[in-house]
Amino acid sequence: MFGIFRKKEKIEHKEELQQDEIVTQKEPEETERNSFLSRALNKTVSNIKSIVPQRQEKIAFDTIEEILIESDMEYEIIEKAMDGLPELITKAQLRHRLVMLFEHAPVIDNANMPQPFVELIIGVNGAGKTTTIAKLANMYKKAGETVILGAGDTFRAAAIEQLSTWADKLDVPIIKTKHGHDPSAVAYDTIQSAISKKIDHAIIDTAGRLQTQTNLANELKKIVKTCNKAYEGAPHQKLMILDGTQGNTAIAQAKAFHDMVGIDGIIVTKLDGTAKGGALFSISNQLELPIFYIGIGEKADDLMEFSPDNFVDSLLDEIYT
Ligand SMILES: Nc1nc2c(ncn2[C@@H]2O[C@H](COP(=O)(O)OP(=O)(O)OP(=O)(O)O)[C@@H](O)[C@H]2O)c(=O)[nH]1
Ligand SMILES: [Mg+2]
Repeated sequence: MFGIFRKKEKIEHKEELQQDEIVTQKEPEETERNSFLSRALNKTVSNIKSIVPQRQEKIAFDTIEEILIESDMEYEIIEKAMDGLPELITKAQLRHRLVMLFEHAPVIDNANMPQPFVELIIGVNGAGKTTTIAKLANMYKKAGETVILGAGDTFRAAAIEQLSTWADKLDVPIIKTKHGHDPSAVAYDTIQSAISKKIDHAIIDTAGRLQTQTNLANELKKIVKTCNKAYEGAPHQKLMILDGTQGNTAIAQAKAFHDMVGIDGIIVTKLDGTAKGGALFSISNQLELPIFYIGIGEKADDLMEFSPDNFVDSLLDEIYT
């Protein structure tokens, strides 16, 4: 099972229906998921509730605008999302517009995924790359799949140690080398090992910073090329890890990495520690990339598949009746 792939949702034709405010019944499991998500988004939610303390049926245009600004959604995107909405806005109207901002989900056939499935984890220092690798490994293991890790951040000795500690804790194999050695060689060996042991997932860490940006770009390009040499088509996914506490400023970082190697999808970390949850709208919309997962804590289980519907509901349920 490859949980990261979701079918692009058909949202284009829903507007008329939703404007008539058809009330959809939520499954109990979904309700539970939403309340878990709103607890994780606690800081963003309480920020929003400070503007609308009582749930309402309709909320004024200006108030909604203020809420979205406060949650760190970019003004340009707010304007785009709210264009043409009436003076008093219903939940259905706003929900539809906000969900539309995440329309970049990929369509992938789950039945024919390559094995091993190779993921390359990219992002600036401290974004949460290593922790997210542990979370992904944990999730795959729990789904009954096998995982191998590659300690491709050879720039810092501590980075190799940190990933090794996680590998021990999660009881998954790891390929590592000495500090300062070639990260491409680590990527190659990780994939080779995954192939020979028939492992389902190979997840490869990378450095977030080198002496210069050019070095970093060259190194990442070389790793990508080497993955393809080890196994044609790899890496199957280049995942960008973004620190959610950075809000919109993370977009510029992501663009730089996207220009270097081309990113397939995003994981936003540390959403538990920020009131800037609204930045997810701008991140996905500006980069035109899907958000696959969100990180909501430091533990191995603190990773959630990202669903635009659930995310928007978790925010709007707090202010609308
Ligand atoms: N609260 C919270 N903390 C997180 C989350 N993800 C990562 N962290 C913390 O953020 C810090 C940095 O995480 P790392 O995984 O080491 O980040 P990195 O990108 O690998 O950093 P470098 O290897 O230094 O480039 C650690 O203290 C993590 O525990 C999250 O979702 N929530
Ligand atoms: Mg790291």
